[in-house]
Amino acid sequence: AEGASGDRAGRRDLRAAASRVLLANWTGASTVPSHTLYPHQWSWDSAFIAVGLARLSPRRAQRELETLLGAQWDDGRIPHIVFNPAVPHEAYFPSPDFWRSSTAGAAHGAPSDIETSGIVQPPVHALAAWLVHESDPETSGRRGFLERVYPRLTAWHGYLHSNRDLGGHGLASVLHPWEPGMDNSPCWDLPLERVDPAPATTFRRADLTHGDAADRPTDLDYGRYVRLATDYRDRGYTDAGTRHAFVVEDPGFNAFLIASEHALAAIALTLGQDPGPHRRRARALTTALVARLWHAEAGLFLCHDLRTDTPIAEKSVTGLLPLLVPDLPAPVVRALLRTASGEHFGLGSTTALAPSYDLRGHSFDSSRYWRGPAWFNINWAVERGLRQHGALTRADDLRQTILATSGASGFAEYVDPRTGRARGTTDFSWTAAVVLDLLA
Ligand code: 9YW
Repeated sequence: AEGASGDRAGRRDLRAAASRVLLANWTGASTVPSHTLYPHQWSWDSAFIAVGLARLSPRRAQRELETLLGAQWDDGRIPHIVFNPAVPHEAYFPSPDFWRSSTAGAAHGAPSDIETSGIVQPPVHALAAWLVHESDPETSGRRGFLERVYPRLTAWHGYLHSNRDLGGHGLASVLHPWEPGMDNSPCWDLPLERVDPAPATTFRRADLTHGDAADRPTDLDYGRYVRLATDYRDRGYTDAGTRHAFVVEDPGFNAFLIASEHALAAIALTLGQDPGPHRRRARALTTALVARLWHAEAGLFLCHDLRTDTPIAEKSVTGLLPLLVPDLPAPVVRALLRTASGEHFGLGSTTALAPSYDLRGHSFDSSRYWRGPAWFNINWAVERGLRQHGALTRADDLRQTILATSGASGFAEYVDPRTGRARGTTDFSWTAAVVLDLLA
């Protein structure tokens, strides 16, 4: 009994600590991922943050998503950053004077009164909106939350469907390593080799003021990120009809899109509208995902380079994220579960949390950003996927590990997947947010 009450007290303290992080990172209408490293609003961060905030204040969770949607472009895109005008430009690079959304993006209906970036991040938003609604349907219903966000979320998916199917196979593609949210993943090493880096003297990184260089992407990576973003901007953020130096189909990005499309079906049904179009799109996306990106011999989904039309032979955790997709073929699910606990990801044996990249991969680095460290938002998604496919004990174990590691690491941005040691910055919003959700 003592153990149980100690456990209860431990959970209470963890909840209080996670709440403090989110409250401190709230800026009045949305939440920063981190006051030091990322002092603006980030798209997919906000989706995870909303899921956690819903456990603290459903109104605030709704506000978080609605603030983000307030910066949506007329073409439906949700920009990956919404800039806070009160924050000095030097605090983050690339700043609004790099992206110039209100002018460079004008042809696509970028807002004229808010500055944003012009690229996107994984579409976690409809899933988040549905989870926010479900956490408190009464408050959501009274405030007409779903009525307001549904058309915007539908437009967002419409953008991905009509502007981003650049391979023509029914999947959304990404045009920049920042778009799938895993910037320096070894998956991008080959496609990035074709990109001529902007000279390091032409820009000034702000991230190294707050982060350890050994944990962060390199200057060469940054030079290439800058080149790609500059080219996209200079073409007015136009997707079709131009030749993109980097264009990739990413399984994680599409898995979130499918989970979100199912969420849109649930939202439509709740609003008395026809869920049919969303269900059909989810089915078509699922078929395309398996046909294009599943590799049975690798035991997971691989990214596909559309420039060379070849699969990218790197095992990244993005290839396990399709566990989020409900109706995968049974052999695919069995293989994914084997891969998750096998030698490449070691979940439950050599690692406590799923690493971002292959433990046995030639580029594995336990400290550097998306080249090995474990991330809490991703592990939250893996936990959900395991649970959805009936791997309940493994989901429970992962849940316990996420809770134990996050608090002990000071709500780290990411951790060494084998030791759980904190990396990057601390008091990180999505880390605290997924804790609140998993404790509920
Ligand atoms: C950047 C904010 C973002 C995350 C990304 C992560 C990093 C670098 O930080 O991006 O400068 O945008 O890779 O997933 O959304 O937390």
